[in-house]
Amino acid sequence: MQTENFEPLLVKNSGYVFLKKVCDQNDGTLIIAEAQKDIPFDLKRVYYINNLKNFISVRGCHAHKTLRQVIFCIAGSFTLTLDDGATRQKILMNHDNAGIILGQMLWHEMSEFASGTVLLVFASDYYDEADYIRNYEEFTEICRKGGGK
Ligand code: T46
Repeated sequence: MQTENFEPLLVKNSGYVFLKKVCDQNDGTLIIAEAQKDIPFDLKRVYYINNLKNFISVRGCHAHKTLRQVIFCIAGSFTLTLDDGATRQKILMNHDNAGIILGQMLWHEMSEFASGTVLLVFASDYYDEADYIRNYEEFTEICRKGGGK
């Protein structure tokens, strides 16, 4: 994979994860993710999101205090907006084996979904609503006070 063709990530607490892809011509492709090797943590949870309504659906719109995740677009495409409280960046997600690390205190929004898009997320911990910051003003205030590292 030509990883140098991917736009640099300008926000803090992020990065790319490129998974090994085995192409079997007429028999499709096989993509592999190994915890602690490709995914930079032990997995406690995996979830996927589908049935999105093209340009109507918007998901995310929050940050996590401690949770670490890696998000993939395994079918279709969408726009991932990242915001670390100082820098905001939009990334087109359209490679099935290129994921983005959603680190701690990184506001993220997912939108502009192509028809048939499927998102896959690996998470470092179990679901805990107390770990979410769902208010953008609260998020920027915590960042301003140095909570975003
Ligand atoms: C994230 C982005 C990328 C659960 O009960 N357990 C779970 O594991 C998850 C992920 C969600 N939920 C419940 C909580 C809400 O009542 O499902 C409902 C929808 O969750 P939310 O509005 O947070 O969904 P998204 O797509 O906005 O965000 C999800 C993850 O929640 C979040 O951690 O970073 O995907």
